[in-house]
Amino acid sequence: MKKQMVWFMMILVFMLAACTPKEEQAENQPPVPIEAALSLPEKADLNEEVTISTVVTQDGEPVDDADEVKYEIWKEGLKEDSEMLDAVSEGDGFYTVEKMFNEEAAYYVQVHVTARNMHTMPKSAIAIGNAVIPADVKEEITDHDMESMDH
Ligand SMILES: [Cu+2]
Repeated sequence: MKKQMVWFMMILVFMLAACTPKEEQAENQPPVPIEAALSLPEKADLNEEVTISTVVTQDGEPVDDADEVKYEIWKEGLKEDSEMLDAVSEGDGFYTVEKMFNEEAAYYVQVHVTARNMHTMPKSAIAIGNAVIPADVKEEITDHDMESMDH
């Protein structure tokens, strides 16, 4: 009986020793960042319904459990008057919103994605009617995808 107990203890100790380093390793590994691919047409007509969508992924897998996906939309130069729209989760990592623009102008669209304790907020722009997206804005958007963790 005593001998059995010793064996049992030894096996237990061995198992613990085998498991611990693995767990530590997992904890020390930085989480795979979430990615958000924002897509919307480059231009649209006045009062045309536009679908704005974002695909959220982590390590190539769709993320459907995002805590929050919001679209911030503002007319060029009027960031302080931006409106916030809640995205609809469509599955497969897709988060969309429908929007009609009622002024002939360039608009910014920035998606704020909070998922798995991370935040990313890529930005893009859309030109309504005959409006054009200013060249410097276009450059800014294509340069580095406007992804950042600050808010
Ligand atoms: Cu944000």
